[in-house]
Amino acid sequence: MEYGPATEDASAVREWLARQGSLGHFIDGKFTKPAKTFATRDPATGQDLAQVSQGSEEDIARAVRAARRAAPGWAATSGHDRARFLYAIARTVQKRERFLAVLETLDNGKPIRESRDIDIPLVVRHFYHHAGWAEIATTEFPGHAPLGVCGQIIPWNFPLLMLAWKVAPALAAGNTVVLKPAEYTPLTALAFAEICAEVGLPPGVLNIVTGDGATGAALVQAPVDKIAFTGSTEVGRGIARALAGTGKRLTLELGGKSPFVVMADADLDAAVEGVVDSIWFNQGQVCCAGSRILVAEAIAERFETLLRRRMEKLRVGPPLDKSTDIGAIVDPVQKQRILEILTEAQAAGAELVGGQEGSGCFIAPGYLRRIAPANPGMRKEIFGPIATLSTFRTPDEAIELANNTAYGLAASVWSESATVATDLAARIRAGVVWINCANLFDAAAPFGGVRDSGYGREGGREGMLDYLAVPQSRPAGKGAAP
Ligand code: TXE
Repeated sequence: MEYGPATEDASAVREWLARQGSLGHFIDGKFTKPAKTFATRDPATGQDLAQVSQGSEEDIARAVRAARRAAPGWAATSGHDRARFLYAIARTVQKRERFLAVLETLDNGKPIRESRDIDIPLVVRHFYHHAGWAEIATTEFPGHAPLGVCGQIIPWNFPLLMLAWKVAPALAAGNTVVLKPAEYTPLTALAFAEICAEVGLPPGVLNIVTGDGATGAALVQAPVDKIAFTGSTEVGRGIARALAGTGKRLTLELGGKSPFVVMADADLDAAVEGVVDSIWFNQGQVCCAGSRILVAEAIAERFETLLRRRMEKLRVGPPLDKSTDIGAIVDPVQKQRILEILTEAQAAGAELVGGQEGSGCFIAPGYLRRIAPANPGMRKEIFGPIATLSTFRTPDEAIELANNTAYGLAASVWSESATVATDLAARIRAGVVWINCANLFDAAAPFGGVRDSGYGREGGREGMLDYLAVPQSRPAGKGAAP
């Protein structure tokens, strides 16, 4: 693989993809010759974009061996030198951001405005931030050691960003990596591998094996020291079972059904924009999407009028069009899953506003109203551009409804009173609670869930600790035990 054109001209990126032919894995610093392949598609048009390799157990074994060989050298590389690599990666992603944004939008279906202004800049930020951690890791975490070889399995909703969340801290902490991208969206990971080769990252430090769930399962079984997984709760549970008793470290970032709580004193226009950022961002395919809107009864009617008006202004359309708000769902299988939950929800008595099915992979934004707490639409992660809308009378009832879920990834609280907002935030069981905002991410802030949303953190100090082994004995010169 070689770089594509530095352009937002999608036809040039498509032609470039066609010239690549089949794409191999990236193992030990080189792209392999593809054997068995599968097509990755543009969900907006249904057209094949490229053939990528279906990783076998043997491919995984080779990648893990390469990562194992590279591990001692990378762990012994000074923090300063590791920082230089991470910095060079960040800078090169930044130089290639237009190409990467188009590639992401083609493969995933997300609006180009989002991949260009959100996904890729956050990837860059993540590598710059972790260059800083690499530099100070030995002084900040005295006596800690890298874990060794980390297997990483990522989903398709933020393909390159999820790669960055996993690869940047792993490399900063001195680990080597075998990463498996999601089968729907492998292209930016392969383009990223090329960037690593260009900046001279030593062979074997980062390996990418493309493939499906079977390839992921082979990585879980392989002799790695840690698995980091982001994806469905069901697959995450299976991985936890498979690793039980093996001594391998595991972090899981799973699904969510996050509450979006609007108090009676909230700035309603701002809260409506918050819903747009929350459930209508990335077609609602966001693990921390504010998918359960809970509104104080006193303002519910006004809020719904504003919400509906705003929703009707959202433009569903071709992802590459810069004025598109809602692009394509990643794959027909995912679209079908969304529609099935909507059918179940309506059969159980909920009323759907908007949410019309378009042709191909498109679904209009919508919400389910008059929905009972036990309705499947209220309990299942829809993972599409459809929220639920229900009301509460008192703050206690808001908390009860907010916590009435098996998940605990995120929450968003809207109130003009800092006391009310912080009091509510403290009582909601979730890894992240945003106040008067939603879906804000920063590389310095740890992200992760509780309960069925998983465990472990990505980002910041806590994220680094998930890629380090604690010292076996007290580092020299550190006084007596407390
Ligand atoms: O997820 P999977 P899917 C949720 C969301 C969505 C549902 C299904 O509700 O509707 O999951 O999505 C790899 N061993 N989320 O089917 O299967 C797979 O190849 C090891 C929430 O796409 O979990 C891919 O790389 N790996 C979520 C990754 O796991 C396996 C984001 C995720 O795929 C595997 C995505 C196995 N047995 C979906 N089976 C979030 N938390 O953001 C599959 N994989």
